[in-house]
Amino acid sequence: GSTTDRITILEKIPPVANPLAKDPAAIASNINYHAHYSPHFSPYKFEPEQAFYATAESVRDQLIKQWNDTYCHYHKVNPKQTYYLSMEYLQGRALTNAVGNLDVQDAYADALKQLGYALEEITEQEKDAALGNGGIGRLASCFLDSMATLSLPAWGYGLRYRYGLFKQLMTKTGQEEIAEDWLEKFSPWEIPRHDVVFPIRFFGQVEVNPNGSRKWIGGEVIQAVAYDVPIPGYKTKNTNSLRLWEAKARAEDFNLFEFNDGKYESAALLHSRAQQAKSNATEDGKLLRLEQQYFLCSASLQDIITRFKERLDGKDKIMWSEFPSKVAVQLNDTHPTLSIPELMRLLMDDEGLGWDEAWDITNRTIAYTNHTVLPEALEKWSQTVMWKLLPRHMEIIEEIDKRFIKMIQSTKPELEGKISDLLILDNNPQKPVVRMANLCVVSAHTVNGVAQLHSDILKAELFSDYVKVWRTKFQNKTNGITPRRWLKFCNPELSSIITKWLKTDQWVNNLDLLVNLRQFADSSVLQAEWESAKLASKQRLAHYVLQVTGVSIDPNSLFDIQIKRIHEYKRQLMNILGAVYRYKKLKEMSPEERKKTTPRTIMIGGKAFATYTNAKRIVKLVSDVGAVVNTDPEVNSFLKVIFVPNYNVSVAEVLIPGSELSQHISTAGMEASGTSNMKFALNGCLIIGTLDGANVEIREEIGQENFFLFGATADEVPRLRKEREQGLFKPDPRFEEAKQFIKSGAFGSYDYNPLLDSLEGNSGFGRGDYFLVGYDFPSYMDAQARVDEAYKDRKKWTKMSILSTAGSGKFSSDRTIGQYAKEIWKIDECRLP
Ligand code: GPQ
Repeated sequence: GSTTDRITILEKIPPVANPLAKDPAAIASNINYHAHYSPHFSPYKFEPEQAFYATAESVRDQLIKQWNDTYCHYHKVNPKQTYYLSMEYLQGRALTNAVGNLDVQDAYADALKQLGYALEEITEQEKDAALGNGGIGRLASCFLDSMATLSLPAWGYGLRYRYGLFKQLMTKTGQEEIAEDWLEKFSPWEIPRHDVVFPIRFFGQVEVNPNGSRKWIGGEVIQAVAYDVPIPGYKTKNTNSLRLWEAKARAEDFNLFEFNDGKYESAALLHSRAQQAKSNATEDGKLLRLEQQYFLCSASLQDIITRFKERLDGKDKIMWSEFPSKVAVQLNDTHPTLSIPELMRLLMDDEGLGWDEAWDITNRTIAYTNHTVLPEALEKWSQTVMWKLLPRHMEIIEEIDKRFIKMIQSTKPELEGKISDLLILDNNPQKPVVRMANLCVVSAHTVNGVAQLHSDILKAELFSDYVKVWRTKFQNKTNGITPRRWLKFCNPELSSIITKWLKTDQWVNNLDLLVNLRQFADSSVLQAEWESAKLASKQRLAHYVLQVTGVSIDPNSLFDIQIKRIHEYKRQLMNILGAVYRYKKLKEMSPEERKKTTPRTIMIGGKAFATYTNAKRIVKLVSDVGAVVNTDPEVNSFLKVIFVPNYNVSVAEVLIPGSELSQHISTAGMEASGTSNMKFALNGCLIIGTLDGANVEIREEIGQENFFLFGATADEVPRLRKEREQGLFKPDPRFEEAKQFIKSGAFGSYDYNPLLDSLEGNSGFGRGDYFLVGYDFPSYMDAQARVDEAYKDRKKWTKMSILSTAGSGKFSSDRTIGQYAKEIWKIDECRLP
């Protein structure tokens, strides 16, 4: 309807500020109330955008009640509580998730209908909250959902970046980065807490008191202000918090002269994800990121200590030794490592504890998760920068290191020769650095990897010598994904079929129940329903692709998808080389031969880090290949190649349900886990992949006959790299042909030589095919040929698809979080009555 129609509708519905409306008419009144009295926009407009904000505020009213009740309940029961510290969260949209978890989806859909809208139209209005880059941030968001769903007293802490992850714009030259102003209009999901404020100090110096105690003084002080995002659980009233810290200057610290000199930092501190800034490579960019990390750690720990003191149960003496039985802190990778010296500092310098007691508490409180073995991703901070920014913390880190060597020398003399690798401080005179992973391993009570293979590699390689010191410190916690967002809400068609055949919807929070689908995998009735659900999702996806690229794709072709950050180790380049080879062969075929092939639509999506040249070249190559293939009338009914722009959480929610094959093809040993592999398998998509990360466990769970495996194994990789370097590698003719075809200019005049040279052995360019694309290419192409054959037998394919879903139960983040709670955090559920 038009604006006037909608205003007429609004006039007939009384605006009512009833935050606990349950029936559609009452909800419509409540939405109308927000349309009238929310200060954010004129009530004389009720366009989809205003309808979204009014609806979101109405839902938020419902959340706030539960969120307050949850806080009071935890406060009263005073259980041990977990604090998950992460520099990244990829929350995506919140509206569908909130109404789904509150179980008011139908009521809201009805209410909006009364107001002249479809719920789906309204949910589409929301911008993604993208406070992160990729897998690690989305994992943190899935974990929050599971912590609430399991009714665990567990909070997230993060940063309220002013701008989210950049928007990817595709132009003639490839990817362009546009600032994402996610707070432009305001976020209806955050509750500003001007009553929760902590001072954060930077720079300054250490003062020694007459009694020998030390104090950090001077420098600059910025205020951390809390913004709380309520996190509802599914089928529980528990509504936890994601507390995001905002940076603000206090009026008395606000020096106008310095502001004009550009010295004033707080406004810029949280300007954006530091990683995406072009300045990341510069000293200033690096310093900013370190400041952000410290800001998160210090604000969160001050908050945690304040809460510990508030919950003393009337005891007048603080029993610090009880701190670790009330508080568990989980570090999401090394990004919040500064929590370790910060907790030591707060306990010693502010609370007056001695070293031994503070160290014991810190160690029993903090646990560390490692998410990568890539050497370039292991954080190392310049000691010079750290001494300037955080002088007291550097003293503490030196002392931790000294005591650690002493301990090794007295208890593990056989490790004497390894000490220089085990130390936290790398005192290389050229560039002395602090090795953050080492600081975490030495200080935390538990260290875990994120998939079995990854955890095994950590123990056998990266941390092997530490294993000799602390045998029981190392664990595995295989990643997981939330089945609410990644099946129930994003794929309602498939979800209702599952519920129908399992005769229960309990699978939504007990995903192991999916295994009961196995007995029906051969049923032609289930298969027909399964195929029609898949087709509906494929049509929705085709519609989306047409909208964002202008290219129409055939829902009857095989939908083949690879979506993730663009990185050489993830080998999108192998995927596109395969597509190029397929295109060339199709061109060479007769029309009759072509008709015998399996039509495919290859979709690739992902953002390249702004300064990662080869990643950007890969993006450009994919879109150039697409431009030629998709407009070639001879072949474009058998092959399309799509670069899906601006990949993010809500794009994934459209792509994954519509997928039939997905590619998880990293060089073995390099992808710590991967989590989209789990989302695809859960949605009945078959995987072509290497034995890497969580692929190994997915293949075990769904059955090797339902997984298209290829490629070298992790233990073969070092030898293969050596052979490649020594010129012992004989390339497959298909690999040479594909590269040659690109070099011939078939896809335009852009200079792909620097990219293609990175695939050569010792050509003097690139890195000698470090990622072994050349070695794995033939077995990859063979696996792709098996895919084409398998797709021709639809019954068999659909059975494999059902078995993928049936075998995905293990990959619920409820399982992962249950294991963290029991085996690392030692916390129990604290369910609201
Ligand atoms: N991962 Cl260290 C990130 O997304 N960012 C990072 O900074 C680091 C790791 C990913 C990792 O590459 C994936 O294999 C994992 O599945 C994911 O973390 C979650 O564990």
